[in-house]
Amino acid sequence: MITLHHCHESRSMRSLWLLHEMGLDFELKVHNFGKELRDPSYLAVHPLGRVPCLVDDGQILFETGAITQYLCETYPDSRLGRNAGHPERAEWLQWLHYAETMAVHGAILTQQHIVIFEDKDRSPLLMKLERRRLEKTLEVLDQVLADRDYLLKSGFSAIDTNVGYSIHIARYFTPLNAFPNLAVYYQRLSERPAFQKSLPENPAIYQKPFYEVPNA
Ligand SMILES: N[C@@H](CCC(=O)N[C@@H](CS)C(=O)NCC(=O)O)C(=O)O
Repeated sequence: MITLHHCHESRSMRSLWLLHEMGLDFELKVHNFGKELRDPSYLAVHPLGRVPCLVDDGQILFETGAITQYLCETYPDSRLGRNAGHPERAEWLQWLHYAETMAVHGAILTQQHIVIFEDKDRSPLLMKLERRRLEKTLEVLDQVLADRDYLLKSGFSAIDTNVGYSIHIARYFTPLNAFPNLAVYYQRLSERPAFQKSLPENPAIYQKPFYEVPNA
């Protein structure tokens, strides 16, 4: 039995989306940010009190990249992984970890714009810097996507869920229309039923469609 610990609109959306894409049966435990993740009962599962965390028949696993790889290797019927020896293996691994590079920029921007409440505690300089660093990651993807529908030429794979989530968050901080191939790719991903199933009914974190840098 698979259990996924999840917070809406957070990095665990990647694992939720992937589980839906794979068509696996699983139990979803949705947590609120804050105290709930620091409860001893949850810290016994994930010692940092973060999400995602996957439990599969007693095997506990955290870190999204590891969860993605584990699911693809343990349940290969979905064909969403690229195992060792596959010609696209290196690319698959690269984009899997690239997704987390992107996600960290998104997390810092989310913290700066939304989680930090008082203007005096926010840093417009950090917001601009992180937005620019995020945009560089989007530029690279935009070039790669010029000749393909998904990140791998062979078609949709698990890495599109990981990178797709980071683009989903990036669009709150930088307009995607500056990256035409990427914008079409995001549109394609967002039409997938599994993507839509992994969204909450009501926004949990992002209450506005776009967050401008103050005094930019
Ligand atoms: N590198 C980890 C990051 C996990 C992470 O930091 N998740 C955030 C949500 S985006 C979290 O659980 N934050 C809750 C907290 O720090 O209290 C992964 O890829 O799974």
